Amino acid sequence: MQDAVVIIPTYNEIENIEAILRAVFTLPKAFDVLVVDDNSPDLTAHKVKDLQKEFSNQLFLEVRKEKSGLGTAYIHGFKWCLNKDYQYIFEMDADFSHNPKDLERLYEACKTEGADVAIGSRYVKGVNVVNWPLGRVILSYGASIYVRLITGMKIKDATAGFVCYKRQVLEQLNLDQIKFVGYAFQIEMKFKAYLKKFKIVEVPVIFTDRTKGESKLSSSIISEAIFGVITMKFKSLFKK
Ligand SMILES: Nc1nc2c(ncn2[C@@H]2O[C@H](COP(=O)(O)OP(=O)(O)OP(=O)(O)O)[C@@H](O)[C@H]2O)c(=O)[nH]1
Ligand SMILES: [Mg+2]
Repeated sequence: MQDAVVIIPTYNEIENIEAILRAVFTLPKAFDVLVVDDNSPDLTAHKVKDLQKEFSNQLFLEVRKEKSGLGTAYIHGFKWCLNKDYQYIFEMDADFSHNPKDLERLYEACKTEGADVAIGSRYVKGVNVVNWPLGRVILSYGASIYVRLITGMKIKDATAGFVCYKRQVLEQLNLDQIKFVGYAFQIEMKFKAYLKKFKIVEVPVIFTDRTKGESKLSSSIISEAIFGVITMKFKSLFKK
């Protein structure tokens, strides 16, 4: 078992899953991987099972009954990881939007540079997004400004889904109280870590739009974020 594990949630990622797993397993630093699949109709989980023969002690799989959202997939994954001895627990997409080579920089930020949470951030300096249509860039960048204004967090990329958490952070957040499922889940995790005064560091990364498979972004995910952020801030004011 390694000290670090990467959780990859998947829904219909048959075109990406093998390549992303191989990309992680060929990094100089060894990472374990946990795939949390929601019974993808394209049989992503079958592919993972095949690959488990090759990567038997490094690759783990949890299959849930049906598509239940990214947020709950991560909560499921976090709990699984906390039951083991992992010290560094990562979030990463399956679609190569996050470059697996950046995992090591996030790891170093937590392991040697004192971060409790390291975020692979698109907006540290300008906007480092490749191939996203303008509408998507505006939505995401706009969301990051909106979150900063409402919550007061100094984080530039609050919706980022490329993150390394030190074990203690996940142990101290009440995972059963994390409510949101879409982008808002990412904001909520960072906000709760910020309220607990954990050290959050942004590591600049370049984010590339997926070239294979389909996006799961929906208007309900967007409205959850817009209204959810206000509700979340409001509640935090009364909890002090
Ligand atoms: N287990 C699980 N994984 C999901 C679910 N929704 C999305 N994912 C995975 O979460 C990651 C991010 O989802 P994406 O569809 O790439 O969402 P996005 O990055 O906002 O959208 P695009 O980059 O535009 O495709 C991918 O690995 C998806 O397969 C879900 O309901 N359950
Ligand atoms: Mg994506």
